[in-house]
Amino acid sequence: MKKIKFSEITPEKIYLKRRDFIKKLGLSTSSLMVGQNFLNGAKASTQNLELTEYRYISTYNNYYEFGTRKSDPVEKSQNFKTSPWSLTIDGEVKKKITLTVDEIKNSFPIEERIYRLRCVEGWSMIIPWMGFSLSKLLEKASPNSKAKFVEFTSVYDPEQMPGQRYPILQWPYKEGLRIDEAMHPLTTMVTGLYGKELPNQNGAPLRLIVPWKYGFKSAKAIVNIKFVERMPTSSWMRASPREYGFYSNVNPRVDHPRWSQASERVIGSGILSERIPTAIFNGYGEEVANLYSGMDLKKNF
Ligand SMILES: Nc1nc2c(c(=O)[nH]1)N[C@H]1C(S)=C(S)[C@@H](COP(=O)(O)O)O[C@H]1N2
Ligand SMILES: [Mo]
Repeated sequence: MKKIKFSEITPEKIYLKRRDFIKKLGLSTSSLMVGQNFLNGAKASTQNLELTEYRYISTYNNYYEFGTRKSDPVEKSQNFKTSPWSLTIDGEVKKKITLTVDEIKNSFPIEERIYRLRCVEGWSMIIPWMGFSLSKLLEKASPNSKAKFVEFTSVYDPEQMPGQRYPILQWPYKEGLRIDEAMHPLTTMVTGLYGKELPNQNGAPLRLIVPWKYGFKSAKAIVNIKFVERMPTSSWMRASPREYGFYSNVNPRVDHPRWSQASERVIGSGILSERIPTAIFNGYGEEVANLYSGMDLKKNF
């Protein structure tokens, strides 16, 4: 049992002060990040390492269970009940397990991890998430030898989630990873951001972050993780297989059929939001490119 100590987290005010300080010195914020518990993540993207302000992270969201406008999640999720909540890990496992959020939070040290989130729509934010490697949790269920993929299922609750009353996507929201992607240390189970509880609109109480893939791979409000033998069909693949493949690695050389993926708009960077070139694997190539050696990433988009 290890609980996060107050001294281990940095309140937003201090972040913002440090950021102003760094700005004044004309330094890159990467120098401020390396002291934190973060896994090299942001270093690979050398451009624009400034943290996105909390007000943008918590008001400009994609969470179709609450509606398709960017403002819907913050406006419609405030009364969403995130407790009691439990997560079941089952399928091809030796030991099916169900844990409450508190059990999960008390089982693993919660670290700060600063990762860029790149939405397939062409915008990005740099977010100080709080969480731990998903692998730690998956190991508890000990997958058997048939397990090749992992399927994530978000909560289904149309009474509380107005978007689920419409067939925008097939509900509940489902996503998937290959088992080695799921076990990669960068793949993070998120419980908070900016040292605070995770806001409902960002996927409380438990959401995934897969830093090298487009944002939609990172399911919110997860209730089930299933080890499976066959590649799962995600909600986005089902909705539009031509546009959304299983892998969905951030790749500036593979355009979305309706728009280029070569660059991204950095949310919150001035009135016009600066555009920067998008990096392969969202800047995390050093850590993850080896997962795809020998694969044609244009075919396996
Ligand atoms: N359950 C669920 N998870 C989801 C989504 C969603 O609509 N429902 N949207 C995805 C998309 S498209 C993105 S870009 C990110 C946005 O995360 P954020 O709002 O925390 O920035 O969440 C992803 N996870
Ligand atoms: Mo997205």
